[in-house]
Amino acid sequence: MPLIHILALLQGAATVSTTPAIRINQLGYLPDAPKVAVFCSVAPIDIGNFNVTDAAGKKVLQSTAAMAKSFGPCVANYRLDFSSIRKPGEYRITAGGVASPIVRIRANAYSGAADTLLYYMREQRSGFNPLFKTVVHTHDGIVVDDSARGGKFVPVTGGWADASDYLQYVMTSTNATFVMLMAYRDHPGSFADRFDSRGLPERNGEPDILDEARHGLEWLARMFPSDSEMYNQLGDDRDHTYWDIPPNDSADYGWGKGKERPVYPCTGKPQGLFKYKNRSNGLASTAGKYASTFALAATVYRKRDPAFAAKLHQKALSAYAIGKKFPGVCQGAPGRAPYYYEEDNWVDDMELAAAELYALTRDRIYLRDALEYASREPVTPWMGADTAKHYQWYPWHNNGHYEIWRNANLADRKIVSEYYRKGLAAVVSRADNGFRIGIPFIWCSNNLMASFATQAYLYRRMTGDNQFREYEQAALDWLFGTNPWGVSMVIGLPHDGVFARDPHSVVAKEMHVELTGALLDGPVYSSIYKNLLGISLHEPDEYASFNTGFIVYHDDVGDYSTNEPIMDGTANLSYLLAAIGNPR
Ligand SMILES: [Ca+2]
Ligand SMILES: [Ca+2]
Repeated sequence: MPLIHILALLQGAATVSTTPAIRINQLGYLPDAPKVAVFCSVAPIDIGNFNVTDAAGKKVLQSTAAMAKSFGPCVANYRLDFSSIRKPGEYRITAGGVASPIVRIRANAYSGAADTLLYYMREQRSGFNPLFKTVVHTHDGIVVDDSARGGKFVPVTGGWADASDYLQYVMTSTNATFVMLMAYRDHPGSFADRFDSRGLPERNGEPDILDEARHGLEWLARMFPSDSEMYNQLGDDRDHTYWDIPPNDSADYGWGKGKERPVYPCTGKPQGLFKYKNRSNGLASTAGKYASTFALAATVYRKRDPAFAAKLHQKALSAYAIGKKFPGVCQGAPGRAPYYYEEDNWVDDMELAAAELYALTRDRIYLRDALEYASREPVTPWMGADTAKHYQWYPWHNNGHYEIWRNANLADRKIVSEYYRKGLAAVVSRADNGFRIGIPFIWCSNNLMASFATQAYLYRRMTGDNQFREYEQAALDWLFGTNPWGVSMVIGLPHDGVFARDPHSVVAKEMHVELTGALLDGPVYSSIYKNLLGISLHEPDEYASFNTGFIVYHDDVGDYSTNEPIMDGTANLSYLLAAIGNPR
């Protein structure tokens, strides 16, 4: 038995218990931020007060534990508010006979955190991959599902594997690239230069976030080579037949093991080569994402690389025109299984595209378009809902409202700020539990959590209104450990914290790589977990005592629903971590 298995079994045996726990944000708290730990007990218990001691063991606060509504496994749920402590240092909280892990209060608690995410992005690279130190997926790819062009080879090596499989989507890769560019534009001071453009550990004079964004842009430019060719997806779920690392990927799409992968264009019609079809009915969801990403990149690279910027500027205009001409969605293409990205909204994507084109060109037609699209979907529809289809409303928050706001007059600024407020209020109306969490626990719940926090942050910056501050912090805290399991949902953040040791990843499993910086999918409704195909735990569940409620999380390689790292979710978190990692 490999060492990793023995360790996991020992950990599992040692930690299953019904002892209450105090859950905290393990990465730490900014001195002026709201600071609330959550006491969780799977059995009823009355705890009264809680105490906070400093590093010397001196009591610095005694206060009343605020009883809250039960949540998931936490039958007894208390909020322990220690916001009054602002002095940087290390503390410990005790309540109900148990102690918290070390609580950190630091002005630089998030410094470098956004850069840490990039370790995972580099590991996910197709084309030259710095982990394997070789070029992976060199034969991409052959056009399928297109009567005019089927069978044609198009050179589209590059980009990122979407998750622990090796499929690649324009839908998620554009959003990942966009958010990284936006994070750099707004918070350049949060990013360092330690790696080169190939992702190798040598500085190259460029911030690493731009090295990563450019890796995405180069691939996206190949996936949209001309006005008549807009590609959307590389590979399909036949990828899942083998459990190989990328350099030895055996996937066989009919051209031999490890050979060409299929490239799906946007056709405006339902797609799927086998039994299952998606509901594609247009091009605008993909065209809008290309346009917004290329337009923002053209702005960012205007001085750094004028030729590259000019090329992307032109592609942004072309993609936007295609989106106007072919409204509707271009969804992920299913293969053998019924799971695919079922994006149903496209006006959000065209809004963001129009907002970026206005920023780039100052042509007021784009601003008018942006506001019109925004009015058609003011609130991202999962906000306030119990459930949604897989990636039905994507991106999970609409950066378009903020991008309009940056360049709009006072009246229009009020309109788009109000759109954000409505979405936040809808989530908050469901958040009357001890964790102050109001998102639906569908697949990839961590992405919803990160997006809720990001939207709340943007709203606060846009308006100065702090009414959602507590909930913004609660979502951030959740991602770094203030959740029923006490697990940071980002691998290796912080490195001395509790995080996934057994993610659903062949690279992690076979190569004993930590996958530092990866954001996991996150907890799901137990009803979803029970109904997924081919899912089972490979080892005893070390979090079994906290998996008794309506949501579950498993640190197990077998759980592809809660413990799989995800590329676009990781990139999506970069904005928020950059923003709070470099407080102004
Ligand atoms: Ca660099
Ligand atoms: Ca959309």
